[in-house]
Amino acid sequence: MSTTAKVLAIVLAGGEGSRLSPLTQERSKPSVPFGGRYRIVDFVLSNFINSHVYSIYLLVQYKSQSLIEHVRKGWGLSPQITGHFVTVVPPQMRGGADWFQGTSDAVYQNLNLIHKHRPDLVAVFGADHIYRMDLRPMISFHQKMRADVSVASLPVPLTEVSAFGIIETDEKGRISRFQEKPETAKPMPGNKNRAFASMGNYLFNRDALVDALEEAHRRGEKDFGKDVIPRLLGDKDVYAYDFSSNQVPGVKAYEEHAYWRDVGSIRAYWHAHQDLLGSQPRFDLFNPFWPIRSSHYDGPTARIITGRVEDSSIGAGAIIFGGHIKKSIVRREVVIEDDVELEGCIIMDYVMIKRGSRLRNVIVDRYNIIDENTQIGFDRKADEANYYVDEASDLVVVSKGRRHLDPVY
Ligand code: ADQ
Ligand code: ADP
Repeated sequence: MSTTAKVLAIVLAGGEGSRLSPLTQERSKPSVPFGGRYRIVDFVLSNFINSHVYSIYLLVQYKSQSLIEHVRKGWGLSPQITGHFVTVVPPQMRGGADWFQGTSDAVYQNLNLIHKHRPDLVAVFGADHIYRMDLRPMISFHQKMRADVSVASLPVPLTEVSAFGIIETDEKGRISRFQEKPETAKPMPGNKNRAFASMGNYLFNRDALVDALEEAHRRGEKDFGKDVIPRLLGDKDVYAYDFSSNQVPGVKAYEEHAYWRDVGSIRAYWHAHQDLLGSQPRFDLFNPFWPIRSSHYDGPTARIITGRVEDSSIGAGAIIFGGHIKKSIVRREVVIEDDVELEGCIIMDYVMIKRGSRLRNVIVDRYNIIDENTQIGFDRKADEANYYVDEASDLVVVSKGRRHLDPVY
């Protein structure tokens, strides 16, 4: 097989994301806004496009309206070029009365797409992560090892193994053991604090995938991590592709090497936002050599009338009338009135914060109005009575509001 292998991408974008609630109360996890202008799904889609993989199916399920709208607005590829598409695929109950029962079942129910395209390789990737990855070195590795399946992998702290598929390999990288979300795990060779974990991104030879999914269906198995990958180890060549060797162009020396975050919890989501800030961010979104694309926006740039903005990112169309904004991400068309203080906040699109309000370590979801002189993030009891408080991090979340977008200013 040559490096010009035909690759079909299947993005698993149906996840419920219950641990990110209430941000996922009305939308799936891949559709949760991220950074000053993105949705989480934009990272995996940008990685494919930047790696010259242009045939992409996005399998959606839970609360998919928001994601469908976002893809329609931002991800229409050239319709004139055959094979260039990002197509949303909802459950169609092709295999029976049920919608997707799990990740491998989602792909099984869409085997017709694989038969139609006849790719050499199928890249089955999750949609839940913040990272940059060039798929091409993974394809070269897969071909060099003559693998049937390659699993993108990286070291994670031993304290977090219960959130991941944990991998053991031989010295060439062939996987000898795969345990989905074990309670504990042995450290990896050469690092006593970490174990090698699956990123939930898989590259399959087409026939290996088709055979594995048909077998899983016969056995009533539904999930890549729990069922398909562990079962394949016996009779197929399943390799771990070491993500820490993956280099995309334009990454600065000060950035964290091979940055990758599962933003599955409120705490992880907030920390990943802090990683975007500072004069030398851990993850610098400015990289013209590996752009993260998103939906278009026709509005103007942000306007700052007066006040102080420190180490923050301000989205397009925002108006800041005054106050003090520190270590915060403020998204599109946010209106901030005089005397507002924000610290460690994520303010999503179309929010208005009225004068005199103070918010500390708060995530405000879209379409909210924060009334004059509101204080959030200072009094746990009051916050619990009015908003969602995340136990693990003490962060406060103001759930999506119902503000109507009448032009106010
Ligand atoms: P999790 O992320 O916990 O573990 P899962 O919840 O199944 O696995 O989500 C994987 C991806 O599939 C996500 O992008 C999600 O949105 C999507 N998804 C989930 N259910 C779906 C469905 N029914 N239809 C369509 N899409 C669906 C996985 C692996 C672990 C690995 C971690 C890395 O199982 O082995 O370590 O990812 O984060
Ligand atoms: P999400 O917040 O995940 O994008 P939306 O409900 O905003 O979910 O997405 C669906 C569409 O509904 C969007 O195109 C958005 O413009 C529109 N929408 C939702 N709520 C409002 C609102 N309060 N005012 C105006 N438009 C809205």
